[in-house]
Amino acid sequence: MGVVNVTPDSFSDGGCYLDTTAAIAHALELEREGADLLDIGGESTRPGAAPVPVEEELARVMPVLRGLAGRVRVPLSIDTRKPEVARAALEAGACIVNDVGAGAALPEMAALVAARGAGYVCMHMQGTPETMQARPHYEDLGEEVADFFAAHLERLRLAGVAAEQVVLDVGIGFGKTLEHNLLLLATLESFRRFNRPLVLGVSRKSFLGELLGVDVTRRVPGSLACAAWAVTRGVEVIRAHDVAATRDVVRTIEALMIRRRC
Ligand code: HH2
Repeated sequence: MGVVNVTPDSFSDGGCYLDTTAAIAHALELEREGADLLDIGGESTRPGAAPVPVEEELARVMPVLRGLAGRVRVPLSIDTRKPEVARAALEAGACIVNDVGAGAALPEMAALVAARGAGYVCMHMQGTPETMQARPHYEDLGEEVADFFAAHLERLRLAGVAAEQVVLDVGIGFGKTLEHNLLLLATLESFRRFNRPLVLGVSRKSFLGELLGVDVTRRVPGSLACAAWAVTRGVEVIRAHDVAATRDVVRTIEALMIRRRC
């Protein structure tokens, strides 16, 4: 899943693709590099990010989605917390809602996803982007994330969303300390119990900076290490900024895993 951030303030590439032409060119380049789907977002959800008004978010992502629809072979997903943005994006040709609001707007999001037969990324977050890193706390991290998935899968089912439409994401960095992130990565396999594909977003994230003592420009090796690890744990979708490198890592690990099973 290649990341296209149409934002001025994303933590790793803010301002690089705010211009529609630059964002479309970047998306096309990520497809050439081997992305199997493209995730278009118009609001940063980095810790402490201020919410973006719906009109502004629409103004950022819609020209990009319209420019890409029919021009790319891969599916488009919309990275948003807002049902209004998800609706407009689906109408413009996106087919997956990457709900980075962690279900805060679930009734509307679920109704929309059910009506359109769209895909839905069910991502865990504790708190909101404004507050999530203030003091993340869990009694039992693994069980609390699993309970979140179970509850949301049930709410989605009741709203008419088939299980096959849903993929799960533990939400690395969304209301988690370094230790929480590492524990979730170490136990990714436990979330296979829901029989749904898993998505993982670790790319260039700050926990790697904390772990390795490096700034955002030096987080690719750590991101690739996590991607390789995640593939061995059965994660199907890796959300990445550095698509060419991630693709090479994923393909190599897959080639080895297939032979190990023979
Ligand atoms: N992480 C980010 C945004 N969207 N979606 C899913 N499903 N999983 C993630 O881990 C995830 C996500 C944050 O990364 P990025 O888009 O690069 O930064 P920003 O929120 O600052 O735009």
